Amino acid sequence: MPQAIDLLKEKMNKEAFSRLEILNNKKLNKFIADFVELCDPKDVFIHHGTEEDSAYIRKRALEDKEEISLKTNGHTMHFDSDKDLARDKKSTRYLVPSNVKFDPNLNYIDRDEGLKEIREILKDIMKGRTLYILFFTLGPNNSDFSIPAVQLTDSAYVAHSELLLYRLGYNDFKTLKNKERFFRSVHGTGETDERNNSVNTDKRRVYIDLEESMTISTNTQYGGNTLGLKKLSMRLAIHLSNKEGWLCEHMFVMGIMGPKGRKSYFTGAYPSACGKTSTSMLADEKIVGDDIAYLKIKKKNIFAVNVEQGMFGIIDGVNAKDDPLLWEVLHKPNDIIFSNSLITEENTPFWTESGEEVPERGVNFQGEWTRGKKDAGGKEIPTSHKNARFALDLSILPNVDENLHNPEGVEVKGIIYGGRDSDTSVPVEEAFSWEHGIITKGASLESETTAATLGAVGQRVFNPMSNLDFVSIHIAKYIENNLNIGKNISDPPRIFSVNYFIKNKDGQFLNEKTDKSVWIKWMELRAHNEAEAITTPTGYIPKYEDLKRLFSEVLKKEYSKEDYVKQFTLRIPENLSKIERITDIYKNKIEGTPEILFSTLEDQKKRLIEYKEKHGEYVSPFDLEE
Ligand code: SPV
Ligand code: MN
Repeated sequence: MPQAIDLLKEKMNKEAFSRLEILNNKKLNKFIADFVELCDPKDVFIHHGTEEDSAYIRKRALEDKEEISLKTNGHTMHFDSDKDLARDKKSTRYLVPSNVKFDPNLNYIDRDEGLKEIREILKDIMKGRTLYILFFTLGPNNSDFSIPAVQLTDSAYVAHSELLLYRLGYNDFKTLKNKERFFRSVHGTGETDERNNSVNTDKRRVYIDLEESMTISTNTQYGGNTLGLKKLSMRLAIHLSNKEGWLCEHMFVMGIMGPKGRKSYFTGAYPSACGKTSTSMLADEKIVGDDIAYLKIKKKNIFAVNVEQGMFGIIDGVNAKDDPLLWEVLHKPNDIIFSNSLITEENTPFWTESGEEVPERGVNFQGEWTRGKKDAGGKEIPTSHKNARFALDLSILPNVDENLHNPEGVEVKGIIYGGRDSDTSVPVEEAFSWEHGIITKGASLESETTAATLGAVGQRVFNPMSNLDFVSIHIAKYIENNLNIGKNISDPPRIFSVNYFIKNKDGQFLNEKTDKSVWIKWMELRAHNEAEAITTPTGYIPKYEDLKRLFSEVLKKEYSKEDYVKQFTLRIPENLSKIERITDIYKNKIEGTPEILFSTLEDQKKRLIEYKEKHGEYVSPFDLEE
């Protein structure tokens, strides 16, 4: 085999070659040469960090018809095929060497076999196409949190999306020299139809090679499957963080504004499509990030950075009343990629539950669309898909935080775990301690499935730290790492749970979407010991008077005792069943679960039973007050 550098010289024009040569990194050259040889692109474009290069990628995304230009300057629409509208968990596998004992709960295959298989699929896959090579950094530039990452893709849409979502890192690669600590991602589009969608769904693969810190994805277009730097590298980061002693979490990072201009940074882990983005985008607060955070101990506390610099958010339901800031930026000339919503006859994007009048017709993720059109199964096709999204750079948001790019990160005062839970947990609750929080709120998290992944929706699943889809080490070890990070800190971040989805027996939501802006303020006060609370068997809940005041201040709303009682009633049977389910899972499925998890759940169970005997099965918060 020729030397990597000779092969690259042969395959690239002078300009592209010199952009690579200057980086002077043997491992990088070898990686690129390997995939250039295997995928055989017609030409290679190297983004070397300039706006001119980004403009070229945007132009190619339109020319190649991966994106369609919309009326407002900078807006484009991208469509995925109707079989490729969400993360494909089944096709996403870790490649694990045969001598490594991997967690049987995770989806993995033998590394050699997997590599052989995917290399066969990738063979000549870029024939006649351009390979785009882009350099980024996961986390702020020049930060000890961060990881350089390189993406190879023959999709200008994937490249354009990453340019919005990640910080440019060509210069970071220059300073790497021959160091090998960087992530690598390859995406090969594969055969497409006239709508530019992958046709070989049976050959769809998303493989994560933990050994080589490399991800390979093919025959798919949906961002969650193709953007190597997003959930694919997140899986690599969890593996690396386990070795290096930090955490990679499925978390937003936001600054919550407290009294007298105080700002307290919180992180929040919610499963996909459960209110993570909308919480981080609350109009009175500051956003650092909405999806992925790296957490590290510094100066005796936990600090966090946003791994990304952009947002790949769900657009369904975004409306002027509940999401005023997003609404505004989504309607202004900005570099924004809409995906899988509808293009109206006015050439504007339209999505479900936007509060606007539904158009007569348009073009959407399934093709031509008219009002009332039904799919093959007789079901009405919505204007936009439930997992339709938008991609934008956070810098265009009016509420972006000044510390977004701070290489030191921000000090975390609180951590929130949120799930989609219709019948068990109260809207907001604080844990008794770090361990109690990690175990009963994080590690015990359950949530109903959503359209963010392929498969049935509305099923209650176990999802520790909202991160199960991305955990790439033994689950027990992952829980232990979470327990450990806060263990030796004298005043660790407070841990909370939220549940925006609690319903009454008739299936109606007990809260309005905007109520979360009150819970957030209460948690900020609690983190500074400035609000009282009622002690319950499961944690500390807000007092009625405090919420009444906050509802009036924040939302200018009257908050009734009746609402409070409905929302904060302790549901003992449901809480007991949950403990049983979670204990069962850890006992029977998760080898090596730390003993403290069982004892903490057992203690909580005892407290609940005691309360049941004293107060009955459903206890009003007023009866819990001493
Ligand atoms: C999620 O599904 O959690 C997302 C979008 O944030 S994706 O890129 O699909 O992961
Ligand atoms: Mn996510």
